[in-house]
Amino acid sequence: MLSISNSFISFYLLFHMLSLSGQVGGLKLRNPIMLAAGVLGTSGASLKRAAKAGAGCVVTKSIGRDPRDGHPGPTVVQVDCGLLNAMGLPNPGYKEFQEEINIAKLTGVPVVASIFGSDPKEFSEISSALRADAFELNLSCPHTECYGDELGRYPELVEIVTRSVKDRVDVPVWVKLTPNTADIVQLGFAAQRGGADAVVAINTLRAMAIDIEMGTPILGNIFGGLSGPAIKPVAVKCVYDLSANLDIPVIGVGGISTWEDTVEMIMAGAQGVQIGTALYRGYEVFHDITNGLLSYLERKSITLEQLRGMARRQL
Ligand code: RRO
Repeated sequence: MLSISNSFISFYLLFHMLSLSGQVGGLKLRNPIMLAAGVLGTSGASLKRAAKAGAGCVVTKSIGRDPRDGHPGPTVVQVDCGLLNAMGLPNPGYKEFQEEINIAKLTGVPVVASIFGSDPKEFSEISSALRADAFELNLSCPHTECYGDELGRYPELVEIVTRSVKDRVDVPVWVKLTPNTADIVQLGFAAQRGGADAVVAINTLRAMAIDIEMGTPILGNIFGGLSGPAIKPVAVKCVYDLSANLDIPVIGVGGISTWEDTVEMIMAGAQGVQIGTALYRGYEVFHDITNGLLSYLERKSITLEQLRGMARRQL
């Protein structure tokens, strides 16, 4: 009898030690690896595909009140170590998008609606009408007049917008922060004061590329946002600083392509991570990362909880 209960306890401990499931930003997820906003979340079918490929949850492309075509092309250009984009928030408007969320929800994987607006009223209108498992407030798109970091650079506005959504919904509210600021921690504090359940760090870094034959900027919008491996060390530092100072969880995003990047981000303090640009390699990235992360935990005999923030505790 004793040996049966001992083996049960060992199995239970092993199972929990190796499990990737847990709470991330107020959502219960099967693993902490998510589809980042923007990359593939433009339709129910692509969100569903990411969910089926193993994502712990999926975040939609940012959705606004009214339909938008976005910026003129070219909207994406490959540069050394990453991608430069200036899509310009193209989307069909929230009334058209509910059906896409519903399709993705059929997978059983939580769907987070990324939303944007030009003022607190727009944010609150969208969030009270859309039905999603959580909201991610885009206060950080770096290249669209009246939206994104044009609000998200100011702590007072971050707090007011966060509060305007938090007061309207009964699901978790995440705030995606801009790295294009002198002090991202002040923006994190503002989101926390507004009642955010988590902050997401970071959106793209303002950047540009020039065609040296033509002598003109390559992007239709002239400048855009840089993503991919080049920005990972910036994201790691932001996550490290935010998680050292805030009481709410931090979700890391920016240049994560491998399980090693994921371990690094969790060691910096992230409760979950989002994958964006790396998806250009294919949907397998979700399985590659979850498998690699599990093997790492097993090899080191540690839990996700023990891994989180380890880089800070070692000092
Ligand atoms: O649509 C975009 O151009 C865009 C968005 Br919403 C964002 O948050 N970050 C970005 O680099 N591009």
